[in-house]
Amino acid sequence: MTRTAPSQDIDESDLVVTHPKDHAAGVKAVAVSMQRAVEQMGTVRTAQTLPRLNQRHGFDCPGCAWPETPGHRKPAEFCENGAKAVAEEATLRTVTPEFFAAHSVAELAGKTDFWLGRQGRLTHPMVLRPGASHYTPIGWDEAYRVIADELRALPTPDQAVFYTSGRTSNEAAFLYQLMIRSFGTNNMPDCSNMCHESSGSALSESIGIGKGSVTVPDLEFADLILIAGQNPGTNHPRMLSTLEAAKGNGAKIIAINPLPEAGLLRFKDPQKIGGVVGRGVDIADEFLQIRLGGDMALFRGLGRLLLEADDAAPGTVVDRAFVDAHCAGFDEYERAARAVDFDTVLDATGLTMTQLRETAEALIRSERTIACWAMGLTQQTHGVATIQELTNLLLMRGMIGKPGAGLCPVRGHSNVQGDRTMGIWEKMPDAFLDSLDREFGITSPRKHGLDTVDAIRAMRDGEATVFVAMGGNFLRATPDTAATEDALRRCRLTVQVSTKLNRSHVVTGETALILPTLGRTDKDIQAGGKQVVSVEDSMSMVHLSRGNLTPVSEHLRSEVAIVCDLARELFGAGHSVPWAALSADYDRIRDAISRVVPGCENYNERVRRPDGFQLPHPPRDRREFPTHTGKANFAAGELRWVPAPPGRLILQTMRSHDQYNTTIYGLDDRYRGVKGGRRVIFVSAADLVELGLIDGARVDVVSEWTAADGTVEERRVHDFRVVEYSTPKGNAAAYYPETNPLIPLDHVAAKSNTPVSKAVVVRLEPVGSN
Ligand SMILES: Nc1nc2c(c(=O)[nH]1)N[C@H]1C(S)=C(S)[C@@H](COP(=O)(O)OP(=O)(O)OC[C@H]3O[C@@H](n4cnc5c(=O)[nH]c(N)nc54)[C@H](O)[C@@H]3O)O[C@H]1N2
Ligand SMILES: Nc1nc2c(c(=O)[nH]1)N[C@H]1C(S)=C(S)[C@@H](COP(=O)(O)OP(=O)(O)OC[C@H]3O[C@@H](n4cnc5c(=O)[nH]c(N)nc54)[C@H](O)[C@@H]3O)O[C@H]1N2
Ligand SMILES: [Mo]
Repeated sequence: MTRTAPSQDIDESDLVVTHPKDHAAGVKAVAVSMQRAVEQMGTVRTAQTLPRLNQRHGFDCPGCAWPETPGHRKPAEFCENGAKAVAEEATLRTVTPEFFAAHSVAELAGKTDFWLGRQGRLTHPMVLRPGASHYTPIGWDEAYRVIADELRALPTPDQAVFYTSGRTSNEAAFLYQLMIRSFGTNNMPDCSNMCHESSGSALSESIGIGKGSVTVPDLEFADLILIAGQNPGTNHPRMLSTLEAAKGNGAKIIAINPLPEAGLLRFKDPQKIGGVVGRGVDIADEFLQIRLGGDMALFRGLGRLLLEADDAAPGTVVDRAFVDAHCAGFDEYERAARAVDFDTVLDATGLTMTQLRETAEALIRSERTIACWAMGLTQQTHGVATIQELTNLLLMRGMIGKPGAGLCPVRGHSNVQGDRTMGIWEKMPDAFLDSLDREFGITSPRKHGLDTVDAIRAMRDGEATVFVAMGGNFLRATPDTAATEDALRRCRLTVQVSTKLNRSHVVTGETALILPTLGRTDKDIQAGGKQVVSVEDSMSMVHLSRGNLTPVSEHLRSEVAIVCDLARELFGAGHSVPWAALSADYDRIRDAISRVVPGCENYNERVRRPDGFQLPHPPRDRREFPTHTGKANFAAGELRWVPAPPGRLILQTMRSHDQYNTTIYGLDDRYRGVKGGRRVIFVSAADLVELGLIDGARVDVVSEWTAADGTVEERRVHDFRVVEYSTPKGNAAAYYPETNPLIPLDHVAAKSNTPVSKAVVVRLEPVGSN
């Protein structure tokens, strides 16, 4: 059975703005989950999927990377946005060769991401030949030949770029990086470069491993939880249940955010009777409405207050035993923190001295502190330094490597952390490459490859000409949309392994291929029978995921099969990697993983345990810090923040409640009260007065960027509706990806090279003013 997609696209004149909500979830969330599920999948598939979501014998949610609660799983271990993610993937709507015959690429390029995604699952491999106006069907074997021919024709393997999004399973990711390294390049940009790269860079330097150090039971046991730069009500809704449990055990929660996000304020658990009829639970005890980019100053100011409190009662605040035994660089940090000027901190953060003192008090009283964060900290110029400054606070208090305490970067894509563990990284350490080479008899290149921003530069400059994407929507996820469009158009070949149609299929190289693939919910049958895959969540738990739906088309291939078939075409028979055997039986891939990837020993057995297994984490497990000093390193980077120039605003680009990254599920950002459209910009009442604008005004948003050579570049998006909203003066917010054209390619975080999506200098020009 197939379903036809609604044909209308977004009509921004339908936009309605109402009051924002002060709570997340509740019965409305259940109603929306069911409605979206049934609309896309029908009742049968809805019944086949939702009850199996995140269950031990089910499949891992293709939404976020929040872990399941070990042991006691609830009958419904999913949230509204998880249900939407499943509906989006398991939809019965299809994009067939007839669809491509009826719509030219030029026509599709005029549609929004919303319209494209709604058309349904891709059913056939398709090719866009040089100069052609339409995609036409192509056989799988011919598609592999086209790719292999182009790759082999390159003067050097480094002229190819292989992107990965974070839904790819461990098995597919492991083989994909093996194929790429066998081919001879480390050009492996991934979505993580735009996401938690700053966390990885910061934590690797500070504690010796780029992953978080806590588990769900730790969160439930903590007595203080900081949530900085994260909107869990929308992006990690199941986290709210964990936070509610923590509160039940007496935890205090402090939210640090420019916006009063609904999920941070109050949560009504739809699975509890009190959550349906009652007023719900207040999640945050304190809400620090911080200025964009002010977090480093906040954390350093708190550091000074902690040190002063320790002066007053020596040995009660700073955990000297921990610092002496396990840390390096404390003296330098202490000097920097003591030197910080509180006027600067208040100016950078927009907070009051009372708020600072109360937060410091909470930290001092706490015996078990956890710090959680997401994109609000990572996508800043000084994101790495900010996360290190937060880490300093926890180190000073000895809050790592003990129950109920630690660092919690909350990951995005459901397997983004696993993909990295499996080797998807442009600068994997030599030890990993050595063991990969030993296992497979290949010689991996040691030269580091291109990350996302550098890959765009290379394609723009003609230095890379073949682009292959394992999932994702590179064109829309990346900054500087016009620059990325140019970059992709200059390629000889662009290849997208995808489940759904998106804009990366319609802005292409000279030749373009769409290779349709199975998703997490689909049954995966190979020569060796039915296969399962595995993933790693945000807390380093590795477990199985078993899809059970009949794929919407018999032409879909698994990501594993696509990689292996392409590799066989590329390397020919007799290659030292047994590609055919690996794709026939994924246990063989896991056996190889167990020999190559540290911590994955005995993978097949351990991943089949009820909750899977946890990867090692030396700081968490043994207070061991595998850094270059052998200790946890305090950092004392130069203090940075983001003042708004006169007459300008600092813009953050973020997610609505009705999207998954570039996939727009619907047009209802319910918690923020925006419905029917997406081209809005949230501005404070104080700025509206100062700028002479009113709620409802129409403006062009223009970003201003001073390039390296001193010229001021402008980028513009047209006709946005101004929404008066609670955000600090000088700050604004708008949705991604509509505002990605505003973000300069060179506007990146120090060290992590992550695009700065949360601090873009803009001015607002009333429409028709010039
Ligand atoms: N439903 C749904 N779930 C998702 C996703 C999705 O799109 N939809 N995306 C997934 C992915 S890949 C990721 S990475 C995560 C993203 O999860 P989030 O990081 O929660 O996503 P954003 O919408 O970017 O929200 C950033 C939050 O940080 C705040 N913020 C912005 N700048 C600053 C700052 O300078 N300081 C502070 N303290 N706060 C700031 C914003 O107000 C906002 O609340 O979610 C994952 N889960
Ligand atoms: N301005 C701005 N830009 C941002 C961000 C921001 O906050 N602001 N956030 C950044 C972040 S955190 C991230 S993670 C990136 C996200 O970047 P990406 O991961 O590249 O983008 P997605 O929108 O998640 O990708 C959606 C596409 O993935 C494909 N897909 C879905 N499931 C599967 C699957 O199982 N297999 C395969 N092969 N394909 C699949 C579908 O075709 C779908 O169209 O965007 C970044 N860009
Ligand atoms: Mo992300």
